[in-house]
Parts: sequence; C-alpha cells; structure tokens
Amino acid sequence: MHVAAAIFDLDGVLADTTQAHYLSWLRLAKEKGIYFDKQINERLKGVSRMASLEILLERSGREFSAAEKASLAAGKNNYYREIIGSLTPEDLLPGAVTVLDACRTRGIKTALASASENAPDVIKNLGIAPLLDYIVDAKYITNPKPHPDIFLSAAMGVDAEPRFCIAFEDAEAGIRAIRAAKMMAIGIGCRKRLCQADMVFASLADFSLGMIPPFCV
Ligand code: B16
Ligand code: MG
Repeated sequence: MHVAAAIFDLDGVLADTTQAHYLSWLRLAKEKGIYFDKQINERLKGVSRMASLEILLERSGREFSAAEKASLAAGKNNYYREIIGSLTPEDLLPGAVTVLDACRTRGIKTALASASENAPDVIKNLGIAPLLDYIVDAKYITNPKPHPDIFLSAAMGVDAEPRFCIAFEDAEAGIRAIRAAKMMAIGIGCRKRLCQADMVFASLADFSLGMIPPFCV
C-alpha cells in the first residue's frame, strides 16, 4: 500500500487566512449592527459563505430576503478580497511548503479541498499553485463539509482511490468529511477539538510523511 494523494484544506492548514475571514465578517456585522464574536467565528470555519452568513444572521433578530442575503454575502466577499489581494508567501503557515515539496519528491499527488471560492486567487498569491496538482472548484460541490463530497472530488481530480489518500483539516466538520470519505484524517490545530482525526499536529511543521503508519505508505 502507498499514499497516492495528499489532500489539503486551505484556511487554517496551508494559509493564515482565518483571520482575514474573521475580520471581513466582523466588518460586515459592525456595519449592520449584528453581534459577532470569536466564538461565533469558530462555527464558520470550513463552512461555505452563504452558510456562514446564516450563522451570522442568527443574532440579527430579523428576517432577510434572499436578495438582501446575496448582497450581504457579496459585501463580506469584497472585504475579504481586499485583504487577500495583498497576501504573499509570508502568509503561508509553517511547514506548508515543506510538506507539499515532500509529496512532490515522493510522487504523491497533491490536491486542494477548500470550501472557499477564492481559493485559486489565494493559492496564486501565496505562490504555491505550482505545488498543487488539482484544485477543487467549491462552486460545484453540492453537499458541503461534513459531507465527503469535496474530498472525494479532490481524489477523483488526481485519479487516486480514496483509501490511498491522506487529508489535512483544521475544522471539525472537515475531519468528519475526511472520515466519511474513508481517507486518513490528519488534524491541524487543537487535539481536543479535532479528536476524531487519526492524528493531530499543532501545525504542518510538526508533520512528516514518515509519520504515516508503514501499512499506509
Ligand atoms: P469564500 P477552507 C473555508 O475555507 C473557510 O474556512 C470558511 O471560513 C469560509 O467561509 C469558506 O472557506 C468559504 O470561503 O467565502 O472565500 O468562498 O477552510 O475550506 O479552506
Ligand atoms: Mg480550514
């Protein structure tokens, strides 16, 4: 058995964009007079833009029409794009390039499974587009994380069988999605929060391919 592909989440795994999402939602919430804090923000990790907006609006105390929601989501996205426009390779998280490079060296395909429709621009600005064989287009994923769809789509994109894939996530919903896809789940972040993962590391800098149990490599 061998690892055929390594699949990566973006925000919180490869890139330090979690804060950019947070600041963009905070700006929108302040503008609209809606309560928002870091605890609510935790629930938005790995969740699509529209689903994140629904969570934000839980505290608004009023109903919003579909058109209003579309405009609010577009507003948040504009704020987010203002920030990601100035991303550079310095905004990569520790270990990201090392692990991507190690996959390349060992002939392991690499794919990106991010819920973010901005992922291609983020990847380009971070300078790691050449290190990724496939980027899932989040627009075409009907069932979001914790459904396995985005990870299965990533595996298909690099022509790898799910059981030979390892996948990295910082969100609980993402770990559940990986497990549902029957892949090895590697959590990046808090061990307690990501306890459903097969392994958890504080960051990619603490991980190396040699840590994958021999029967998988
Ligand atoms: P966008 P990931 C997710 O990315 C973020 O964690 C989540 O906070 C965000 O709402 C979502 O992407 C959608 O992003 O608004 O740019 O389409 O963690 O799956 O890489
Ligand atoms: Mg994430």
